[in-house]
Amino acid sequence: MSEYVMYIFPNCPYCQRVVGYLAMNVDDWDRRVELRDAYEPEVAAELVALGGKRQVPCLNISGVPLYESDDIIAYFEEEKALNGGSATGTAACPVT
Ligand SMILES: N[C@@H](CCC(=O)N[C@@H](CS)C(=O)NCC(=O)O)C(=O)O
Repeated sequence: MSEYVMYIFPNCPYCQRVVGYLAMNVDDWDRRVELRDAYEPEVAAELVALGGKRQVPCLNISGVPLYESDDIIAYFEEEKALNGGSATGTAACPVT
């Protein structure tokens, strides 16, 4: 099971920016962060149940929603700093 779920729309530029950041900066990001497409009705319902609105990107951190692409990137930047800053930057971005 992944550490995080992140709700996205595949064609959302803010989501693409976050996924691009993860691919370049977070080791094993695709194993750590499960992407869920909020265009799917059951996923949208899950997102609304989590935070009360259908805004993406939204990162689920242990049941607490984190919105805003800048804030999600800042969250992972802080985590990277705390872990010594390693990243391979070799993963491919799956959002096209
Ligand atoms: N300031 C936000 C903007 C996010 C945003 O505008 N997301 C749009 C999709 S691109 C959204 O969730 N719209 C709600 C909807 O379409 O229901 C960010 O940087 O994350």
